[in-house]
Amino acid sequence: GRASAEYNWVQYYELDDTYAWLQSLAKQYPQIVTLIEGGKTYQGRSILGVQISKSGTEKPGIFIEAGIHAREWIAPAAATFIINQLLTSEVESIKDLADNYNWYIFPHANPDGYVYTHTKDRLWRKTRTPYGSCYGADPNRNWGFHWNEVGASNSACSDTYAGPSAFSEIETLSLSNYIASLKGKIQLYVSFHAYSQYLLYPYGHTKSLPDNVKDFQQVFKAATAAVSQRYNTKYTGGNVYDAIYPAAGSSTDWAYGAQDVRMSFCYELRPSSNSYVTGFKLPATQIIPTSEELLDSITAMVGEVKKL
Ligand code: ING
Ligand code: ZN
Repeated sequence: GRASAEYNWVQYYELDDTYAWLQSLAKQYPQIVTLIEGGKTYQGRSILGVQISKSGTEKPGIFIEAGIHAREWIAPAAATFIINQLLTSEVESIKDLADNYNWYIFPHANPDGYVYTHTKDRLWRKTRTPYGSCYGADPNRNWGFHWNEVGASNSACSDTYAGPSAFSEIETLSLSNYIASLKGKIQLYVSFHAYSQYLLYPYGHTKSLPDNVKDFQQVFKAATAAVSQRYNTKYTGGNVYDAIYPAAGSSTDWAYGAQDVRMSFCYELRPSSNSYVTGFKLPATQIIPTSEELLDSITAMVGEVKKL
C-alpha cells in the first residue's frame, strides 16, 4: 500500500491502497479516527470504514455508504475525499461538519466486486457470491425492506438479481447488522452511486411517498441548489420510484423504512446520463470537482436537516 502522504484524488485506487490509507488515518488521528468493520465479504475481505468523532460520540451521526456497486468508481473516491476534508479542511463550514457530527463512512461496501473491477471486468456491479453458473446478487436489491417486490430480478445472471432471499449476501447482512447496532445514533444516511446526477430519496418499492415527504423535498431543494453552485453542475431527482425506476430492496429504503434514521438519500454522481463521458469510466481528473460539489451539497443537506 501507498503511504498516506502520497494518497490523492487525481487517480482511482485499488482496494488495498485505500484500506492502507484508512489504517494510516487511524494512526495519524488516534483521538478522532476509529477504524470500523462493517463485516466481511464472501471472499473473506473486511468491509472497512472509519468513524470520525472530533468531540465525543454524543453528537448526531451521519452514515455514508459508497461503492456498493463495484463499477461506480467515483463513489468510493468521493467518500475518501470527504474523509480527508473532514480531517484536514480549514474551511469553516467543513470544520463545523467535523465538529458537530459523528461520521461513519464506508468507502467500499462491496470490496469483492471492486477488486473484480480491477482484475477481470471493469463493469462488474454485483457481489461475487456464486449462484449456479453465474455470480453475484445486486447488493442494492438485497436489503430486507419490501425485498424483491419490484424492479429486481430472480435470475442469478441478471445485474439486478435480488439474491435468493433478503440479506442473502454477507455484505448487506453484516453491514445492516452494523447499522442496526448504531440504533438511535444515525440521523442521516447517505449512499453514493453513479451515474446520472440525481439526488434520490425513498421509496423505490412504491409510488407512495414517505410520511415526511415535505421534509425530504425541502432538504432535496437545498442540496440540489448547493451542488450546482461551484461548477454549475445540474442534479435532478426525487423519490426513487418516480425519478428513476421502481427498485425494491435498496439500502436507501431500508435505512429509512426499517431503521430509525430520519432521512436517507442516494446521490447518483457524475457524469450526467447524456454526457460525452462513458458512464462508469469518469476520468480521474473529475474526482476532485465531483467530490467538491458533493461536499457542498452535503453541507447544505446537513444544514437543512438541522432546521427541521
Ligand atoms: N442506481 C441505483 C440502483 O441501485 C437506486 C438507483 C438508488 C435504486 C437508490 C434504489 C435506491 O439501481 C445505480 N446506478 O446503481
Ligand atoms: Zn449503483
